[in-house]
Amino acid sequence: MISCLRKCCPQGLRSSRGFAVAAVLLAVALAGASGATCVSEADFDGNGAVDFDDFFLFADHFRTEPGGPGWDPALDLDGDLDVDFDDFLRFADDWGVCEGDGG
Ligand SMILES: [Ca+2]
Ligand SMILES: [Ca+2]
Repeated sequence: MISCLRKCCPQGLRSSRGFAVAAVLLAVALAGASGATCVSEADFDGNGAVDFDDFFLFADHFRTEPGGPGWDPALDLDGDLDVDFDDFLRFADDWGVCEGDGG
């Protein structure tokens, strides 16, 4: 990337200040790109990662059904109107595929 910046950037961006501006723009572009490609139904809290926070939410709602206490259709990953081991397997498939601010 640095070699590209040296070869491709306009003269104004070759200064240290210009390089800093380019680096910030690149970071924003990469953050936007990773957010756009990192979408998982298992990211229950929407922090951009499928992580322990999502696991704890899932565990809190495990073995729930519509009309019962704790039912949340967002955690029914296979859409068969319960939160069970089949949903856990789908959750596990997405574990760690996204990296966000949740670590
Ligand atoms: Ca999450
Ligand atoms: Ca289910």
